[in-house]
Amino acid sequence: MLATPSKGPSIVNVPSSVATLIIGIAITLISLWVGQNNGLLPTAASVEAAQIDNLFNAMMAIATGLFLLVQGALLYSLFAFRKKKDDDTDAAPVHGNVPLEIVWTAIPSAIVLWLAIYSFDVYQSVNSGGFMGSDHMAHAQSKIVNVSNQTQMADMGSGMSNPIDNSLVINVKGLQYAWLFYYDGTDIVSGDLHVPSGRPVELNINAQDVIHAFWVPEFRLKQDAVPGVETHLAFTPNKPGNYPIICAELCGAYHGAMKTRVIVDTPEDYETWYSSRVVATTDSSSEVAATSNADHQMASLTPEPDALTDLQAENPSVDSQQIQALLSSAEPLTAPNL
Ligand SMILES: [Cu+2]
Repeated sequence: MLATPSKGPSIVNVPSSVATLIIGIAITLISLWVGQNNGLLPTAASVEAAQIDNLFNAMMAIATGLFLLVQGALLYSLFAFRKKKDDDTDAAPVHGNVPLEIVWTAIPSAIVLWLAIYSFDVYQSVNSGGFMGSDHMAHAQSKIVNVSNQTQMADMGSGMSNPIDNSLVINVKGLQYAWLFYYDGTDIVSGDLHVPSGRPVELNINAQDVIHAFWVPEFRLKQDAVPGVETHLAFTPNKPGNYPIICAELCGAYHGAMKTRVIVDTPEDYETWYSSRVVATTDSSSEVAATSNADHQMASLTPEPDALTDLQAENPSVDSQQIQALLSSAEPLTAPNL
């Protein structure tokens, strides 16, 4: 009854006709077009973003091709092999097809292998723009030891050597529910991240309470902020503008409100901002710079009741005092943010 064994390509009609060729070319062209024109990613504002986007677009093209192939075959089969009226006979017994199975195993394997190599290459390339790689890992290890041996934040204000010449080092602290940015080697503390366009930036990321995640979609970068462990990000912003910084790790009831901005300035604007902050810091040095302990530092700041309103209104001059007001105010956040 089931005596007919697989006969290979004769059972499944392996594509050879002109129509199949045209469909194949059409699917390929559509896939390539969708890969380049999907419009799913936001503005690219860092040097590293281009490589991530190329990888994403390649995956998008492959996914589109597979989608069209599988769904197209499904739709075609629904109509082409529809049961004829009054046809109650059994379908032909099909037992497999070794060449076909080899092909549909080998092609996805090759695609997955290529994607794995390509994405690892991008990962290494993006991180080597900063200070990852083996040297960085050693650096990170030593920092972890440092952090465990000392008071976590006491170390953050001290001048650290820059792994890259000319890079701007900023120590980032995530806490429920805000980000604070400590400019290395200065007393500047900010609730917004100001960086100059075209200059490499290195972030040393830490968390005060629970795990957060520092995410800037426009930079295509995300990194966990873990209490007691310093993590790192390196990037070179290259497009002036304001971009959101989002906490990407569910960190508590007001996680959804844990947002701030990165402001990519032109080098001139950055110098202006930097100078103004240096002056401001010097003016209030008795209050802010008296201690290197960030917790004491924050406790000494005076809350302002309308700070959250300012934050929500995207006031460009949100600073650490306002952030502190946000943190110390009893009911600063409203439900719509959740
Ligand atoms: Cu968070």
